[in-house]
Amino acid sequence: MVSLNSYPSFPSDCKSLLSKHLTKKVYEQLKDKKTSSGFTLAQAIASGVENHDSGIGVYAGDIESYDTFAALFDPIIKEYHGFLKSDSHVSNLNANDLNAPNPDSENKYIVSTRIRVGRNIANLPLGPAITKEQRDEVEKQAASALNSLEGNLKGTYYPLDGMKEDVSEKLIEDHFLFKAGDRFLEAAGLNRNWPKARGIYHNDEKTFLVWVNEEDQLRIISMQQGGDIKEVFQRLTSAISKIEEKIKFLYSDHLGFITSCPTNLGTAMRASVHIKVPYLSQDYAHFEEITNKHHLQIRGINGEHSQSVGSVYDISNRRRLGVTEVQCVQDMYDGVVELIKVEKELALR
Ligand code: ADP
Ligand code: DAR
Repeated sequence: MVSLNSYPSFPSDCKSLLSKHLTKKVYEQLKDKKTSSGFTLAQAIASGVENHDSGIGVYAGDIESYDTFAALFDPIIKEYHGFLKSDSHVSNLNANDLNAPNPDSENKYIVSTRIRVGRNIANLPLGPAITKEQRDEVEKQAASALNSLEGNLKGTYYPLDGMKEDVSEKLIEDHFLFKAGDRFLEAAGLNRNWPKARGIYHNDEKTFLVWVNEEDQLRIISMQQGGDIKEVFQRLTSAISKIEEKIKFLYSDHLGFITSCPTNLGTAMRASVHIKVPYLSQDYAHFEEITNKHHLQIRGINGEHSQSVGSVYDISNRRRLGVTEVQCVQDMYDGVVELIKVEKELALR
């Protein structure tokens, strides 16, 4: 059990939003508070207290955490998302509103496209505070809803518990499956009872996948080779509406879809391409100038905290809260169009 007997100290080079916004005043105000699922400030900040290289450093244990610990979460949400207590989130999952003809029909630049959302089940705690029995219930509800999918979404649910290591390693290598939880998730209590009640659903073509009980209770993922971003989004939105016929998700008018990490609140969407930019990546300042202009994030190709390989980068929307799902994908699309344009120009020099 995470305990906190005194105000935590952070090294002077710690840049986490936790270290910036957990003032002594906020600590004294929150240190003895608990949510109705018993979730404490100590648990909410454990990841950032143990991992000083965190960017954020906090995780919510339930929807109530965002109210109970508002004195800490609100300034973090304001700084990360530019979103105020008085703001309301609006969702738009209508793929017809996306203007995105394939920007790389000759498949010269975009290796693959992936769009994911995080979802958590209503009336249950989030991963950091969930009990083993509740997590088992999540897996039961998710597997039942997923195994009822038909048509191009039809597939099979594979529990991680009992999965042969070579099978899981191959799924991870193919970018289909999550790695065993990292140290940030470990410290947040998200890896408890691993690999119990964790698993992956995928359709036969492996273009539609759902991770169960990783950082969020569901990560609903549409992905395919190449750059037909609109087709990936259309598959995702139709799958979400099918799953919502069976499962009610945690949502609030203020924060949108509720997630354990505040960076994913709102749309809980990350729309990414793996894109080859050998010329542009040699001028990283120019590369970042374009991604910043379109509110995009640059990641390596093996997930968060990984490196680029062979001039291939993971480019995705940074905004998630206070923008709609269509805008998240439009941000990524518009940025990718400019990245390809500049890469072409540099290749001709
Ligand atoms: P998330 O996107 O779920 O927040 P990560 O950034 O860790 O988490 O990515 C999860 C997995 O998805 C990693 O294996 C990563 O390589 C893979 N991935 C992300 N974007 C793409 C993409 N556009 N094409 C192929 N694989 C991708
Ligand atoms: N390691 C945490 C994660 C922040 C955002 N990424 C998520 N939620 N996967 C940090 O505070 O850096």
